[in-house]
Amino acid sequence: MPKVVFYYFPLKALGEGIRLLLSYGGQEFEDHRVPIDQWVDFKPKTPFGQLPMMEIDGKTYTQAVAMSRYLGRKYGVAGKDIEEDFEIDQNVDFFNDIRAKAASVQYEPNEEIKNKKHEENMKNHYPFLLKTLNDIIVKNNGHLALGKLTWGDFLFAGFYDYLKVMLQMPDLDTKYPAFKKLTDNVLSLPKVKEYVAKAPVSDY
Ligand SMILES: N[C@@H](CCC(=O)N[C@@H](CS)C(=O)NCC(=O)O)C(=O)O
Repeated sequence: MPKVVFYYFPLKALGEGIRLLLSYGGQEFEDHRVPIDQWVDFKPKTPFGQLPMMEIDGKTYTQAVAMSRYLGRKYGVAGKDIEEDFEIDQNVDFFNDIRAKAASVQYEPNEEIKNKKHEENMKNHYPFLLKTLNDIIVKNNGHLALGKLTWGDFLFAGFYDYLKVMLQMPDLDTKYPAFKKLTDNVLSLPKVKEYVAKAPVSDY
Protein backbone atom coordinates (compact mmCIF):
# COMPACT_ATOMS: atom_id res chain seq x y z
CA MET A 1 0.00 0.00 0.00
CA PRO A 2 1.42 3.45 -0.89
CA LYS A 3 2.17 5.89 1.90
CA VAL A 4 -0.34 8.74 1.68
CA VAL A 5 -0.39 12.02 3.56
CA PHE A 6 -3.39 14.26 2.93
CA TYR A 7 -3.19 17.97 3.81
CA TYR A 8 -6.13 20.29 4.30
CA PHE A 9 -7.50 22.70 6.88
CA PRO A 10 -9.46 21.42 9.95
CA LEU A 11 -12.59 21.56 7.77
CA LYS A 12 -14.61 19.35 5.45
CA ALA A 13 -15.27 21.76 2.53
CA LEU A 14 -13.00 21.01 -0.43
CA GLY A 15 -10.91 18.40 1.36
CA GLU A 16 -13.48 16.02 2.76
CA GLY A 17 -14.41 14.38 -0.54
CA ILE A 18 -10.80 13.25 -0.91
CA ARG A 19 -10.69 11.92 2.66
CA LEU A 20 -13.92 10.02 1.90
CA LEU A 21 -12.48 8.59 -1.32
CA LEU A 22 -9.27 7.47 0.40
CA SER A 23 -11.39 5.79 3.07
CA TYR A 24 -13.62 4.15 0.46
CA GLY A 25 -10.49 2.80 -1.25
CA GLY A 26 -9.26 1.30 2.01
CA GLN A 27 -6.16 3.49 1.81
CA GLU A 28 -4.57 4.30 5.16
CA PHE A 29 -3.56 7.95 5.21
CA GLU A 30 -2.15 10.53 7.55
CA ASP A 31 -4.89 13.16 7.84
CA HIS A 32 -2.78 16.28 8.30
CA ARG A 33 -5.05 19.20 9.26
CA VAL A 34 -3.17 22.48 9.03
CA PRO A 35 -4.38 24.90 11.75
CA ILE A 36 -5.54 28.18 10.22
CA ASP A 37 -3.06 30.16 12.35
CA GLN A 38 -0.18 28.12 10.87
CA TRP A 39 -1.28 28.60 7.26
CA VAL A 40 0.99 31.56 6.44
CA ASP A 41 4.06 29.45 7.28
CA PHE A 42 2.70 26.34 5.58
CA LYS A 43 1.54 27.96 2.31
CA PRO A 44 5.02 28.06 0.65
CA LYS A 45 5.24 24.26 1.07
CA THR A 46 2.31 23.79 -1.35
CA PRO A 47 2.81 23.67 -5.15
CA PHE A 48 0.15 26.30 -5.99
CA GLY A 49 -0.15 28.14 -2.65
CA GLN A 50 -3.37 26.35 -1.72
CA LEU A 51 -4.82 23.23 -0.10
CA PRO A 52 -5.90 20.43 -0.47
CA MET A 53 -2.62 18.67 -1.24
CA MET A 54 -1.65 15.02 -1.12
CA GLU A 55 1.66 13.15 -0.95
CA ILE A 56 1.81 9.66 -2.39
CA ASP A 57 5.07 7.88 -1.60
CA GLY A 58 6.75 11.26 -1.20
CA LYS A 59 5.46 12.83 -4.45
CA THR A 60 3.22 15.86 -4.04
CA TYR A 61 -0.10 16.44 -5.85
CA THR A 62 -2.73 19.13 -5.57
CA GLN A 63 -6.07 20.37 -7.06
CA ALA A 64 -9.19 18.82 -5.53
CA VAL A 65 -10.88 17.71 -8.76
CA ALA A 66 -7.70 16.20 -10.23
CA MET A 67 -7.05 14.28 -7.01
CA SER A 68 -10.66 13.08 -6.83
CA ARG A 69 -10.63 11.96 -10.48
CA TYR A 70 -7.38 10.06 -9.90
CA LEU A 71 -8.71 8.33 -6.80
CA GLY A 72 -11.97 7.58 -8.58
CA ARG A 73 -10.07 5.78 -11.34
CA LYS A 74 -7.92 3.97 -8.81
CA TYR A 75 -10.87 2.71 -6.74
CA GLY A 76 -13.27 1.82 -9.59
CA VAL A 77 -15.64 4.78 -9.23
CA ALA A 78 -14.86 6.50 -12.55
CA GLY A 79 -16.46 6.01 -15.96
CA LYS A 80 -16.08 2.76 -17.89
CA ASP A 81 -15.05 4.68 -21.03
CA ILE A 82 -14.18 8.25 -22.04
CA GLU A 83 -17.83 9.10 -22.73
CA GLU A 84 -18.78 8.14 -19.17
CA ASP A 85 -15.79 10.12 -17.87
CA PHE A 86 -17.03 13.06 -19.94
CA GLU A 87 -20.43 12.96 -18.20
CA ILE A 88 -18.88 12.87 -14.73
CA ASP A 89 -16.55 15.78 -15.60
CA GLN A 90 -19.45 17.76 -17.08
CA ASN A 91 -21.62 17.43 -13.98
CA VAL A 92 -18.72 18.06 -11.59
CA ASP A 93 -17.91 21.22 -13.58
CA PHE A 94 -21.53 22.29 -13.26
CA PHE A 95 -21.39 21.73 -9.50
CA ASN A 96 -18.19 23.80 -9.46
CA ASP A 97 -19.99 26.62 -11.30
CA ILE A 98 -22.50 26.72 -8.43
CA ARG A 99 -19.69 26.65 -5.90
CA ALA A 100 -17.98 29.55 -7.69
CA LYS A 101 -21.18 31.66 -7.64
CA ALA A 102 -21.63 31.04 -3.93
CA ALA A 103 -17.91 31.59 -3.22
CA SER A 104 -18.03 35.03 -4.82
CA VAL A 105 -20.51 35.96 -2.06
CA GLN A 106 -18.82 34.05 0.76
CA TYR A 107 -15.40 35.65 0.23
CA GLU A 108 -16.62 39.18 -0.55
CA PRO A 109 -15.10 41.40 2.17
CA ASN A 110 -17.43 44.39 1.65
CA GLU A 111 -20.64 43.64 3.56
CA GLU A 112 -22.84 45.81 1.36
CA ILE A 113 -21.56 44.29 -1.89
CA LYS A 114 -21.81 40.86 -0.32
CA ASN A 115 -25.51 41.33 0.46
CA LYS A 116 -26.17 42.67 -3.04
CA LYS A 117 -24.41 39.71 -4.67
CA HIS A 118 -26.36 37.28 -2.50
CA GLU A 119 -29.69 38.93 -3.39
CA GLU A 120 -28.79 38.86 -7.09
CA ASN A 121 -27.86 35.16 -6.90
CA MET A 122 -31.03 34.33 -4.94
CA LYS A 123 -33.16 36.07 -7.53
CA ASN A 124 -31.48 35.33 -10.83
CA HIS A 125 -29.10 32.39 -10.46
CA TYR A 126 -29.62 29.94 -7.58
CA PRO A 127 -33.20 28.88 -8.44
CA PHE A 128 -32.22 27.67 -11.93
CA LEU A 129 -28.80 26.27 -10.94
CA LEU A 130 -30.00 24.37 -7.86
CA LYS A 131 -33.15 23.00 -9.48
CA THR A 132 -31.13 21.84 -12.48
CA LEU A 133 -28.61 20.09 -10.23
CA ASN A 134 -31.39 18.56 -8.15
CA ASP A 135 -33.06 17.25 -11.35
CA ILE A 136 -29.75 15.79 -12.54
CA ILE A 137 -29.36 13.87 -9.28
CA VAL A 138 -32.98 12.62 -9.38
CA LYS A 139 -32.50 11.48 -12.98
CA ASN A 140 -29.30 9.71 -11.92
CA ASN A 141 -30.95 7.73 -9.17
CA GLY A 142 -29.39 9.69 -6.29
CA HIS A 143 -25.99 10.20 -7.96
CA LEU A 144 -24.26 13.10 -9.67
CA ALA A 145 -23.77 11.24 -12.95
CA LEU A 146 -24.20 7.93 -14.79
CA GLY A 147 -26.90 6.66 -12.42
CA LYS A 148 -24.21 5.08 -10.25
CA LEU A 149 -21.61 5.87 -7.60
CA THR A 150 -18.72 7.94 -8.97
CA TRP A 151 -15.94 10.11 -7.56
CA GLY A 152 -18.20 13.11 -8.27
CA ASP A 153 -20.55 11.91 -5.52
CA PHE A 154 -17.71 11.94 -3.00
CA LEU A 155 -16.69 15.48 -3.94
CA PHE A 156 -20.31 16.65 -3.60
CA ALA A 157 -20.98 14.82 -0.33
CA GLY A 158 -17.76 16.12 1.28
CA PHE A 159 -18.62 19.67 0.31
CA TYR A 160 -22.34 19.60 1.08
CA ASP A 161 -22.30 21.16 4.57
CA TYR A 162 -20.14 24.03 3.36
CA LEU A 163 -22.44 24.51 0.35
CA LYS A 164 -25.28 25.22 2.78
CA VAL A 165 -23.14 27.85 4.48
CA MET A 166 -21.99 29.49 1.24
CA LEU A 167 -25.51 29.56 -0.20
CA GLN A 168 -26.86 30.81 3.16
CA MET A 169 -29.48 28.06 2.95
CA PRO A 170 -29.66 26.01 6.14
CA ASP A 171 -32.86 24.46 4.72
CA LEU A 172 -31.13 23.05 1.61
CA ASP A 173 -32.03 19.46 2.67
CA THR A 174 -35.73 20.17 2.36
CA LYS A 175 -35.55 22.60 -0.57
CA TYR A 176 -33.58 20.21 -2.77
CA PRO A 177 -33.98 16.76 -1.21
CA ALA A 178 -31.86 15.00 -3.85
CA PHE A 179 -28.76 16.74 -2.44
CA LYS A 180 -29.20 15.14 0.96
CA LYS A 181 -30.05 11.80 -0.60
CA LEU A 182 -26.80 11.81 -2.58
CA THR A 183 -24.81 12.82 0.50
CA ASP A 184 -26.46 10.12 2.61
CA ASN A 185 -25.74 7.53 -0.10
CA VAL A 186 -22.01 8.29 0.18
CA LEU A 187 -21.93 8.61 3.97
CA SER A 188 -23.64 5.24 4.38
CA LEU A 189 -20.94 3.31 2.50
CA PRO A 190 -19.38 1.06 5.18
CA LYS A 191 -15.73 2.22 4.92
CA VAL A 192 -16.80 5.84 4.66
CA LYS A 193 -18.99 5.42 7.72
CA GLU A 194 -16.03 3.99 9.65
CA TYR A 195 -13.88 7.00 8.72
CA VAL A 196 -16.61 9.52 9.63
CA ALA A 197 -17.15 7.87 13.02
CA LYS A 198 -13.47 8.42 13.92
CA ALA A 199 -12.80 11.73 12.13
CA PRO A 200 -12.48 15.02 14.02
CA VAL A 201 -15.83 16.81 14.09
CA SER A 202 -16.23 20.02 12.09
CA ASP A 203 -19.43 21.83 11.17
CA TYR A 204 -18.55 22.18 7.50
N1 LIG B 1 -8.40 25.04 -7.46
C1 LIG B 1 -8.03 24.62 -6.13
C2 LIG B 1 -8.57 25.63 -5.15
C3 LIG B 1 -8.14 25.31 -3.76
C4 LIG B 1 -8.59 26.38 -2.78
O1 LIG B 1 -9.38 27.30 -3.10
N2 LIG B 1 -8.09 26.25 -1.54
C5 LIG B 1 -8.41 27.19 -0.49
C6 LIG B 1 -9.14 26.49 0.64
S1 LIG B 1 -10.61 25.70 0.09
C7 LIG B 1 -7.10 27.71 0.09
O2 LIG B 1 -6.09 27.01 0.12
N3 LIG B 1 -7.12 28.95 0.59
C8 LIG B 1 -5.99 29.56 1.22
C9 LIG B 1 -5.24 30.49 0.34
O3 LIG B 1 -5.59 30.63 -0.85
O4 LIG B 1 -4.29 31.13 0.85
C10 LIG B 1 -8.61 23.23 -5.85
O5 LIG B 1 -9.70 22.94 -6.36
O6 LIG B 1 -7.99 22.44 -5.14
